[in-house]
Amino acid sequence: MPMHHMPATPQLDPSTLAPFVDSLPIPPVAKPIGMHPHPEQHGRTLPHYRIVQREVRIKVHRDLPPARMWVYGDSFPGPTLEIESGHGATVDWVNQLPARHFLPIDHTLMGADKSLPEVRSVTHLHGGRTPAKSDGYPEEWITPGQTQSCFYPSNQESALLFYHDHTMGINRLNIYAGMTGFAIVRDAHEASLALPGGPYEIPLLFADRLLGKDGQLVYPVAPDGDNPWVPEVFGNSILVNGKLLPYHEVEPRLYRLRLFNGSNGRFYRIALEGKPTLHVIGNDQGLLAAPVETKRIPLAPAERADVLVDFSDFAGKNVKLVSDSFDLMQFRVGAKASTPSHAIPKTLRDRPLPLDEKTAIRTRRLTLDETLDDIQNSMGMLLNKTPWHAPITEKPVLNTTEIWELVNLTEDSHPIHLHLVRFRVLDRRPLDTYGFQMTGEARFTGPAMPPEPLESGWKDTVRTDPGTITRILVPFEGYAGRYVWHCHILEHEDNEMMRPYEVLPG
Ligand SMILES: [Cu+2]
Repeated sequence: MPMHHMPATPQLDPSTLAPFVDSLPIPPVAKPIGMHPHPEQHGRTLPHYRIVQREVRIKVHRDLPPARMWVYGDSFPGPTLEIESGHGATVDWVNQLPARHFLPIDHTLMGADKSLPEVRSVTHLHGGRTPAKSDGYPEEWITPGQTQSCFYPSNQESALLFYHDHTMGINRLNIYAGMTGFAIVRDAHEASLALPGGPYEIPLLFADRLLGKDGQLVYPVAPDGDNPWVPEVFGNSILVNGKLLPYHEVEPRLYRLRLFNGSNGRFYRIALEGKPTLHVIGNDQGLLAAPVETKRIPLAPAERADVLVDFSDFAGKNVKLVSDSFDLMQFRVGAKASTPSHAIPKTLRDRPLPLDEKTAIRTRRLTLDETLDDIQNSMGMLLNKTPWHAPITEKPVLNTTEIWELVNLTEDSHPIHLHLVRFRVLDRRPLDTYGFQMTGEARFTGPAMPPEPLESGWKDTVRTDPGTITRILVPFEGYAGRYVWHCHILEHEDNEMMRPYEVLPG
């Protein structure tokens, strides 16, 4: 039951701005500052990065004054980390942010107490198979002047990951301010497919923001000044790589688009104008078994899609990238390609992806709950009716597989993300939620639906729909230690729709 809260600042009407006048920014590839000794192996060295978090001013549109943002490096999205699978990297995340926050902190939220420093950051590599001490636990934040040193072994398959702030109680504000960037894991198998690369591979971050008439970011607040948290934020402007309605010049050939929904709470359905066929080759955690043809790609917050698009049918024309009725950006397709095009591979993996329920040694049923006040406004959401600080209840054993049944008892879709692991979506099945709350028994009201073909690969974030049990098959691989799982609608995550879990040594 989200209420709509209007901010006091006069809002921009984006339709008054000229569309497609700014070129699409492509974030710079991060450059290592050197090769450092491997933290766990003598005699090996790793690329070492130093990435600074700072306040900058960035123009989101030609005709708007620069907006104040907090970013990694000096761009939004921040510099792209290119990581070689199995080789990894070390990163020093350096907090050089100002002493005061410029967005409205709700000090009544868990982990955002008035007694704590206002400006805090902790960086998490989303989708990374990362040791717990480098994973960016939400309470292990640093303050301006401090550095968080992380080791990313990246023993995992090629995939589009992203890094972002994960600070307890304020991560929705830090990310809204701009604290996110791409991280791309590459491996030899992907290289063998000869997919479009270099200028023919384009990372695209979609992130909506509420812009004021002055071009500044506005974060909406609830009417109660002491409790400004709002359950959802929907911007009036959808930024693509930080620009409002940018254009990008392409050649009439095959391109690889790496799509990432980096919004706080908005869901997209991405398509090209005229609905030409899109060839989806991967999602959150890497390649599908074979390309899936579709005309529209749904993306919940934190979901990614790896897509091949053939612009040769649009030679000499402009074509818009859209989400339902929203324009996102424009591709200007040249008349001639400068290099021969690539082919779309017929298969992407040598072996089928495993999906055997019998490999699971246990099943956990976990609820998604919404708490309402007496006039039915949302107070917050919880996982399994359990607040953040309650003792850890989910303790899977390293190198075992479990089924997690996510029972969504709320009226919204929630994208659920587990740190450390990758998983397969088994199915979604509607249930009588009222009956479930009365008796604890699941009475199904329809058949189990298999995942959509686009969801058929390895995932790290799954959309759970209202009144539905979503089942995922999760091999707990990589490392023992304490991690988190949470809703990736950032307003929910910040209001305790997040729980720790612990992988026990096998
Ligand atoms: Cu949620």
